[in-house]
Amino acid sequence: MQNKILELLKKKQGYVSGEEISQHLKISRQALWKHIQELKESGYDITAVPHLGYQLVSLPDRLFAHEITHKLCTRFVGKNIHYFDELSSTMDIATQLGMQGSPEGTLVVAETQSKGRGRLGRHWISPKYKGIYLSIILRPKISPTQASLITLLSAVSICEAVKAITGLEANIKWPNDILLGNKKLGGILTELSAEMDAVRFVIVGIGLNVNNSKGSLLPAATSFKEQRNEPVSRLELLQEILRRLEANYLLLIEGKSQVIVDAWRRYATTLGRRVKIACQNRQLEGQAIDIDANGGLLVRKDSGLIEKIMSGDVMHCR
Ligand code: BT5
Repeated sequence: MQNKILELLKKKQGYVSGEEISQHLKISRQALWKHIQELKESGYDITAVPHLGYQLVSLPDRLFAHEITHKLCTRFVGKNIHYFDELSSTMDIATQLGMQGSPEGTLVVAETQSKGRGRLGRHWISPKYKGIYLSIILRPKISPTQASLITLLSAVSICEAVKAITGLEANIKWPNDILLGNKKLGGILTELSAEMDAVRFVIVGIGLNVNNSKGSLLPAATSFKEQRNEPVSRLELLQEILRRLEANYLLLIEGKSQVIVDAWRRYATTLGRRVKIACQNRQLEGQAIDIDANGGLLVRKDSGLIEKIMSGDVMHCR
């Protein structure tokens, strides 16, 4: 009911009389008043003026499911949303939902995570109401060797959304870092549930620093707030990421992964640079020359030999 009341208030923009809302939704004036009080308690700024009615002044800075779906206009990404004020990790819940058969595009979003994680079990710092922490279930018909393409298309989608919403140029550091300048704005974690040669489902986890103040960030990290000195709407950014992610994912499943790889190259800061890579208990140094069709990084070592790396931690040397 509260969502319906919000829909009406959003549609009208000015004042809507209590009588009109009550009649439209077939509820008593008293019930309406109670719902309005509850909305106010959730952070909606709603003014009530005798003889005029109710007006929605501003939304709370929350990633409520009904706010995400409002004007989202996607086909499947974000159609089914699980919202949490606090959670251990969106990855854990999304994996459980994936195993229980939740549909493709299911979104798990949290305002904070106590056990947010990066690759190899590293911690992801997730301060409350400051960032975006989400996981999406995808069910692509690809082989496990192509799973890196999901990380690639997610990175491209984030850069596109950042540009559209903030005008800023984010970059990608292979394989999963989103940078603003030389600092880490966000990261992507892609986890697979796979059989021998088929993917059952993929969970894409995205963590982005949005309105974190400068002092609260790791030295190598940044946020939009730090860069622009003003807050960015987490909701609008999240919605745009979902739209772009769906569009790029559709390219992948239509067999047009080349378009994604080309877009990735445009945002990549790793290519053409000298890199040091820590991968599987060894170090490797050389020139990052390209990525291959499955998202592997091609590195030309000083010996001239070209190696393909599928995962690792990259340090840009110069
Ligand atoms: C990543 O791992 O960059 C992937 C992070 C994915 C986080 C999302 S949040 C929603 C979803 N649910 C989860 O539980 N996880 C995903 P990696 O490349 O391993 O980088 C991890 C490293 O980034 C850490 O060891 C820190 O050095 C650094 N780090 C941690 N929190 C950070 C933050 N908020 N901003 C920038 N850097 C951070």
